[in-house]
Amino acid sequence: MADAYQPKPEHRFTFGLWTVGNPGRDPFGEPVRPVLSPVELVHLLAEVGAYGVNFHDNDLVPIDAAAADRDRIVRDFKAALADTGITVPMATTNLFGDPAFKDGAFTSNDARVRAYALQKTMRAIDLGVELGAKVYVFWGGREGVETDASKDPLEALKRYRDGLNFLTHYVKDRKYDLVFALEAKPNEPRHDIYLPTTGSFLAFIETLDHPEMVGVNPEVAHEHMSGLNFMHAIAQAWDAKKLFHIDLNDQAFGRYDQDLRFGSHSIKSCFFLVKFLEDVGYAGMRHFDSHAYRTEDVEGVKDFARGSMRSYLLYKEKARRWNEDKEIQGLLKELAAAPGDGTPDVGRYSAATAEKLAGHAFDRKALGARGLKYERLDQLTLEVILGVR
Ligand code: GCO
Ligand code: MN
Ligand code: MN
Repeated sequence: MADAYQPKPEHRFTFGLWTVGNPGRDPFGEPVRPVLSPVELVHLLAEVGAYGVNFHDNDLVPIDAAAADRDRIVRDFKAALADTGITVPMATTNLFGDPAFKDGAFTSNDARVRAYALQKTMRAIDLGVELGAKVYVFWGGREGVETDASKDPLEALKRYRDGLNFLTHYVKDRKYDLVFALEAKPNEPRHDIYLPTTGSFLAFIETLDHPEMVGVNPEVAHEHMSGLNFMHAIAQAWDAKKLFHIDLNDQAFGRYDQDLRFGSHSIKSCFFLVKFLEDVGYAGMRHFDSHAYRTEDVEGVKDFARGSMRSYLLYKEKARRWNEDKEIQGLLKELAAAPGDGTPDVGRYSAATAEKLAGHAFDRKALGARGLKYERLDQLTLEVILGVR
């Protein structure tokens, strides 16, 4: 498949150890694939052409590993990275798997659990930095409730804020070159997870001690689970200069958390997402947070990984065509054209502009009667995506 859609390091495609390493366990069935070691997964990622690998502390070092085991595991992992050229751009903490976190980590009602979550994250940050991570992701999978009788949401927000503040101070004290990226999800595994959307986190970040070192890590599936337009969330994060990382996958609205291969389901949305990222020049990682269907063996996992990257590049090529399509650009130009009928040009406020505007007579009926040609525009878009333009 030597064509224009081959992944290259400059595309910044990354996968988590937990994504290509997902053995296919689900709530109804046992694993269907062998559990590959971190070293094997690094080699698999190199084989398919990825740029980087990300991990939770316990994807690499089991939660109950002895110190000597930890050192051996990290040494072997580093050797695999050096052998393959695979990088570690991002790291994160597993604050959801262990029973200790069944009622949350930073927002737990138990002060001992909150303190343990901080200690675990400090150690995981040290490990991530040791391996080269520049972005640290926080996904609060258990930071929520089944019943609002159990927790005061204001207290939970305060605890969440205190926890993140503690850790930004820790990073600064250690002089690490690291930023935080907060990842929202509305539910699953909790009935309700606090700060359920990217927009919620964007507002929350401004209440932290060091907002400048905290951004977001939006995920396609998570905004779709909320019934939202993912690209709009990304645009808001970009506008706020907070798009520090992105989790790419796919998800049908109204379903359980599917983690589908990127671009495989919501074709039009994924097209506009990639077009947005490429048009604005997003320079961060394109991280695929998803996994292969449960029907697949290890070869199928490679098909899944290759397909994720290839689809991104296909959408990127379609975006280029869309941007260069004369008819599409002509329609957009027409829409943006200045009216040329004496309508005052309202940019920034000035008393003079306001006065001019106050006195202008608008032809309201004509404004409402104008056809906007969005049907044509959308059809042309679809034809670009479907490959007939
Ligand atoms: C999920 C989340 C996780 C996080 C990961 C990194 O739905 O389970 O997307 O995969 O992204 O824990 O923090
Ligand atoms: Mn997810
Ligand atoms: Mn994710």
